[in-house]
Amino acid sequence: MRRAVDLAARGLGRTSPNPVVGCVILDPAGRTVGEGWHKRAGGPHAEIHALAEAGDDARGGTAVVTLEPCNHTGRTGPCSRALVAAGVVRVVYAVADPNPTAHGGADALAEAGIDVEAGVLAAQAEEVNTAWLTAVRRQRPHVHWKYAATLDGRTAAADGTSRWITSGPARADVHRLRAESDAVLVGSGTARTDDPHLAVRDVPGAEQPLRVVLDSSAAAVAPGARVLDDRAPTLVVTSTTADTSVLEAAGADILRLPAARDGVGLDLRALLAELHRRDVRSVLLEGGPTLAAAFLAEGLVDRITGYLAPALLGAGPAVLADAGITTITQAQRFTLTGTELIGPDLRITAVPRTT
Ligand code: AOF
Ligand code: ZN
Repeated sequence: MRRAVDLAARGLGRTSPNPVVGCVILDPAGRTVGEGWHKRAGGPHAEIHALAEAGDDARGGTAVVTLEPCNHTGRTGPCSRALVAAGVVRVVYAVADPNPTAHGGADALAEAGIDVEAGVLAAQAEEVNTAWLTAVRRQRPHVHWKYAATLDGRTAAADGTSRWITSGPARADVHRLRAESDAVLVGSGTARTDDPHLAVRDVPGAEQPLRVVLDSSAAAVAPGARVLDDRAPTLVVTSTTADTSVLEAAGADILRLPAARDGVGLDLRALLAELHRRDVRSVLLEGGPTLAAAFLAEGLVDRITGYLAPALLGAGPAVLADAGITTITQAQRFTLTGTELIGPDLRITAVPRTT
């Protein structure tokens, strides 16, 4: 299963709106005779690639899959049936398929007399597929908040300068995160002060994510902004009343949303619902502090990656703006899932605490 999870990871950033899935076929003696992973939405599922490689050697053997085999005829046929036809006698999978149209493979396999075992290395298989699993379970994209800050949690100096807080390796790592995301999201403050490009650079074979700018007054994105170039598609999200004539003339795709319930900013749940409708399963939230606070206050942050540079500023904007928390018992608590040195910087990953 460890190998199957590694195979699944090869699909990251390329399979959306479908999951990443890996599969290993073992012959009756336990030797690996086939490997496969899902390469792109609409293409063969991981099991089909692995069975094709195994050929007749699958007979009497075991299939190890990171996700419960599907049981539906969608863009391809049911993997449950393909596994039965190949003569596999045992299927081991990690995570149940939450997709109502595809699930049921485990039951179908058991009914065909196959020995089925679930839950093997479930945590690792959840981790590699977390964006898709979250999106299907919650019916909205997975939201991954990324920030870069000094050791004292500041994203810019008092005069607004921020280039570059973290090192080249940390910035390259951000491009990997972008490449694994369906959309990259920034707010109007970041759009105005940083004029970010938000496209993926230097990641071989990467697909460009949709660039999304939240700009309620449609005033932060100038017609010549780098985010409007033709490297990747861009969506400017604004209010129902903003004047977008200049942006439209510059070729921007516009989405209008109602205001948030508290009247400050736009309705983020409506935004995520619309992105989900457009097949966006994962969003990388890249800034700035106000937008991050709005997502956090709504309980809409599913994962955090922070890059901490060994530098101190003592003044300047904090990485997170006021999220409505006034006393320590209201602190939003997270569980650390990783710490790693990336060049001279520290990368910290965390997910919301569940208990
Ligand atoms: C995949 N790849 O390796 C497996 C999947 O869009 P379709 O018709 O190909 O079906 C996609 C569904 O099939 C997907 O949402 C998931 O529930 C199931 N399994 N999908 O794309 C795979 N094993
Ligand atoms: Zn399938």
